[in-house]
Amino acid sequence: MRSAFSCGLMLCLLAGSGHALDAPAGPVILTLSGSIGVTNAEQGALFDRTMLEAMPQHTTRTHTPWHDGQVVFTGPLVRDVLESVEAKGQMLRVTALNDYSASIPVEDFIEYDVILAMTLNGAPLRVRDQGPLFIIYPFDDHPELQNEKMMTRSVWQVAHIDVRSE
Ligand SMILES: Nc1nc2c(c(=O)[nH]1)N[C@H]1C(S)=C(S)[C@@H](COP(=O)(O)O)O[C@H]1N2
Ligand SMILES: [Mo]
Repeated sequence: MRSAFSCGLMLCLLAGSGHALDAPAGPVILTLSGSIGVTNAEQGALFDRTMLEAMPQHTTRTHTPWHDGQVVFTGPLVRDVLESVEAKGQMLRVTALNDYSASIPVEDFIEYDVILAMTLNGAPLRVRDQGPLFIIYPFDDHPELQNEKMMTRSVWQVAHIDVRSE
């Protein structure tokens, strides 16, 4: 009885103090740093492909300036990724493999179902297809997103997200 109770209490404390994040087993494709409450390495929270695939996958059907016709993307919602590391800031600095970077208000990810796309028309996004991770806004569902400002926030080849207070 006593050990069952203390085990229950420990689970409770773990739940209260945050999610645990396993260390990545495969190649790291995403690093989160900055204002986050959950880490699995000195650099911050590291994710391999399998870890991102284990999160609920969202489907976005949309046109984009970079593809012909309507295309289908899947991947985790950015807000779920942020929640999984207990992100606390207001702004993200998103950096790509080519060192392009953009500042994006966290509000975007609360207001819209923005995904970190991992597949395009059912196939994994390769680096040559602007993968492995591409920030995709639901442009077709929200005409107000179809502007240059949101295009600059549509970072492809995402590698690193730094969570900041501003
Ligand atoms: N990784 C990466 N993402 C990026 C960019 C970039 O250079 N590298 N350019 C951004 C900008 S400024 C715009 S307007 C859009 C469209 O870029 P394009 O006109 O080169 O297609 O993609 C955004 N995402
Ligand atoms: Mo741009």
